[in-house]
Amino acid sequence: MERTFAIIKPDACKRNLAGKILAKIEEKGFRVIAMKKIAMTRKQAEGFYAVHRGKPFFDSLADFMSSGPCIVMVLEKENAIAAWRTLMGATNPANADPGTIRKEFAQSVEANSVHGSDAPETAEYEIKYFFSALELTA
Ligand code: 3AN
Repeated sequence: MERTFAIIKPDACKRNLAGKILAKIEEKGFRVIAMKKIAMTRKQAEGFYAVHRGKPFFDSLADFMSSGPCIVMVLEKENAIAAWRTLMGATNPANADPGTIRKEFAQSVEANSVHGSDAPETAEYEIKYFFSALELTA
């Protein structure tokens, strides 16, 4: 079993899509280990996306991720990291496959509705950024 970190981003929360996205996650057999709704400050969003600091889209991305509440989650399944990225679809919704969350819901490359860790090391960093050990026992 593997764990990954997921976010239902502000654009999706604003449009009341959390339930529909969660249904897809459960249909695919992920177990939700932890989940909470939070509103990131600009500084917290910058820290989360620290790997992208210096990129042209960094400021706009940090603004967007702190523009409203989002839902952070830890998901568990065999090969959860790859399986969640497959269900999310390509970063740019224009390139996302049919049946993916981004194809169905994303509005743009930035407002692309969901986030998922891209490797075991990033999953570990991202889970620890938002959840304490006590919150990961379910
Ligand atoms: P993914 O979320 O698919 O792993 P990353 O990690 O390359 O994609 O990018 C992190 C986030 O940064 C994306 N989810 C998207 O919101 C934003 N982003 C990435 N590339 C661009 C871009 N070229 N223009 C605007 N925003 C971008």
